[in-house]
Amino acid sequence: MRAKPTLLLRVGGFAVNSQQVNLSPEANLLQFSHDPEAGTLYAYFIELEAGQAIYTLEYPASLLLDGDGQIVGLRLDLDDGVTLDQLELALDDEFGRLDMETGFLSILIPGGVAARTVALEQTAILDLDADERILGLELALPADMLTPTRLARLSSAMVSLDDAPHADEGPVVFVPEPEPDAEGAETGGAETRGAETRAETRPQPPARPALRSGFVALVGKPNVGKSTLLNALLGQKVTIVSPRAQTTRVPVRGILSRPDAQVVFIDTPGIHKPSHKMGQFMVDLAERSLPGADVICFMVDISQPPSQLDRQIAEQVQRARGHRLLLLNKVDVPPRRGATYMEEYRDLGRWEMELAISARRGQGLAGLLDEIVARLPQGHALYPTDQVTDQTEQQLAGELVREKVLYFIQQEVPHAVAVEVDEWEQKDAAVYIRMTVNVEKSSQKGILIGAGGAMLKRIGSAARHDIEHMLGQQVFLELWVKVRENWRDDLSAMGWLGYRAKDWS
Ligand SMILES: Nc1nc2c(ncn2[C@@H]2O[C@H](COP(=O)(O)OP(=O)(O)OP(=O)(O)O)[C@@H](O)[C@H]2O)c(=O)[nH]1
Ligand SMILES: [Mg+2]
Repeated sequence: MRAKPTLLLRVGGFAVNSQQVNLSPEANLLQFSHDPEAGTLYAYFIELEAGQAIYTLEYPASLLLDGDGQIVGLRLDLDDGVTLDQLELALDDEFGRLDMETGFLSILIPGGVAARTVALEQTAILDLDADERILGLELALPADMLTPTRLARLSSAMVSLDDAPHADEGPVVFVPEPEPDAEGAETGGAETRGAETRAETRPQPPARPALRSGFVALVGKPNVGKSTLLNALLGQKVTIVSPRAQTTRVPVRGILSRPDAQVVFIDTPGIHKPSHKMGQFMVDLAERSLPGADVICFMVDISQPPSQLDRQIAEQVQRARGHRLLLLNKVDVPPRRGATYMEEYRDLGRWEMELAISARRGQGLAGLLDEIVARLPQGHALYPTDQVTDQTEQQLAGELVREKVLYFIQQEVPHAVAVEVDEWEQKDAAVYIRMTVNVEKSSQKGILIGAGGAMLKRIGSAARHDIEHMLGQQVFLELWVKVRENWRDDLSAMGWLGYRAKDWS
């Protein structure tokens, strides 16, 4: 049976058939605030208290503009991962409207009339409380949408930002206690001081900027935010991100070049207990990044206690030769019941430094980068300075299609998907792309296509939008769905689909 792209309806045990649903348990409020520096717009349905938001969800979003191009609201493209209960606060007669057929949730300021929508490149981050009610959301807006003119219609509902995060917060740096062998260090210190004094009196050679370069492995269990961090450090999307574990399948290099350094980051698949050959392949590739890395960033999710997997990966990292940094990510998530797991993570091994960061909000990243560069050897550029990744446009385009599958479809289906790029042809000012989306079973094919092809259309149009943004030109995207029985347990099928171990040796 094919899954319908509608939302779960659990209203008092009876089915709701209407196309448009409005629930208004009580009059809620709709408030906006914006952070021009971070390029963020917040919309909230209640008066927020610190620590109230505990969970997050992510969904594609668009802005709603009136005939004068002013923002009058927003639209979220939801799917059946959201229940009506969760939407209790958002569905208010005054501003919230859900279209059951499409899954579009429109939030409009009272009296606002939407004349057009502008799809946002980044997904909206929805904040949920302990009862899993959606309290509000955060949108990353392009600069041309954060002007006073665009925001004018929202001004009556705009409140000033108080405890919302600022991009320049952090970093929070934890340095380990000094080693007890202070004696040797003291002697060394005296010599160094002497050398420094002499150097001050000598004529200096002409300053030649020294370049530091090397490899930095981002490792950790799935879903801790490794790929989010890489994109944030580069300021550009080179690797896909999703709220589901095991998103990254092969190592992706992201190259950051600046006058004094070239850092080659390696985003690795999350290390996990594999249940098929594809999982084993992913874990092997992640582990192979360790021996050659100059710096290893072991990344954990500080909002959760350490798991057995964290312990096991920490042990592996301890055996590697590179400098070891512990990255405590997701500091923006308020800890549950005030619990803090910092000590427990710190105790998983010996770390040169611990840094608390938020990859999603960009907190602490400038400090992290400085610490990484300081640990790289002197050397030469390893890649041309204008290259940002080792991936081809074709590979990234295929990954963007897989990313949309991960967003729009639940459970096992996205993990059974492999995307092949069959055709890529530049014709005049547009690129024609044909891809095959492989799944393992015909039931998965049905889910992927959806009723009347609606799901595949949705995936295709979201992916096309991102690919156009990447290529800076018009794209025609054709998606075909094919069943390749159990390809994740078949090494030769994995090879045809581009998952060959020798390509990463
Ligand atoms: N709140 C919060 N969420 C984050 C942060 N960093 C990443 N995330 C979210 O965590 C989820 C997983 O992020 P990814 O970057 O795909 O995680 P990953 O470690 O690369 O996962 P795998 O590829 O599966 O190993 C996504 O929903 C991200 O938006 C952060 O600093 N704060
Ligand atoms: Mg990843």
